[in-house]
Amino acid sequence: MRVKKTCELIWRKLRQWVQQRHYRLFKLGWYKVPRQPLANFPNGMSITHIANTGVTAIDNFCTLEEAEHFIATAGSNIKPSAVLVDGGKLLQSEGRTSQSSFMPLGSSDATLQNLVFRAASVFGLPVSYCERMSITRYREGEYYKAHFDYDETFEADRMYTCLIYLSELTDAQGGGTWFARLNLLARPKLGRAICWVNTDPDGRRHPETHHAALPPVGEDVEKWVVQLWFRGYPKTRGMPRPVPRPGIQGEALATNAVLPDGVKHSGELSYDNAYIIPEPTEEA
Ligand SMILES: O=C(O)CCC(=O)C(=O)O
Repeated sequence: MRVKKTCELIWRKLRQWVQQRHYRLFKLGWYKVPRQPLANFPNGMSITHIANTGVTAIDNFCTLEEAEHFIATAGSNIKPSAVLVDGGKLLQSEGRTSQSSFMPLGSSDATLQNLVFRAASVFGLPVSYCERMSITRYREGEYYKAHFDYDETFEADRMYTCLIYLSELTDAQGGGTWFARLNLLARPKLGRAICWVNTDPDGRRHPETHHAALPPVGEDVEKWVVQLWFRGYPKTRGMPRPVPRPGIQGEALATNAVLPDGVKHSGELSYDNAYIIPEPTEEA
């Protein structure tokens, strides 16, 4: 019995070691495709393509334990979130009032590596295309106004976005990710990933990827989210720094210009007109 347990332990450690090595090799761009990409997904994962929108929701993309790990890791290093402005600098903006923490690019955190692997598999990209992971916290009233993740005046930018919610908020607690031009709302649901490509087939910025993080409602309500952005080239292979782009400050949510009639973004949130990404079906 003891021998069996020891063997299992050695096997587990060996697998962990290989996985971590594997990840580093990926980071160096030596390997292109993971040999067993699905091995990194938790049980019960379920994919919903939201028809015609280009947005995909993946439930159970991360586990509760992983979510807790990311929140704890980010917690000690959290700072006011920034936006990219002209000159390539990251600056604070009234358009983004949350707090964020960046994880180091070559992090040896196995939980982090696993999540990056998963997201890379979704897009069919090597993990070396991933930027450093960002983890963001929104407290009551904090938001990120409508913005794009990709801008074609920028040589190579965030072509692919994968958001992973680490907390569960009810409809009344708001905090959704709002694609105004698609009339689509993703409610923060623990473990759910929302993935989309920021370019159209011609490689231009896709106008429908305009999105905002709506403010949570309620004194003790917190929304936590992981952002994983992938570029169109390896991030670690000594690429020239991309040409800086003008700042993406986002449009004022207060104008209501991008929100359909009847949808409010502050006070009592009401999404009567929005398509809310549904729960997966039983057989999914
Ligand atoms: O937190 C969200 O729901 C969206 C975050 C976002 O749009 C971003 O960080 O670019």
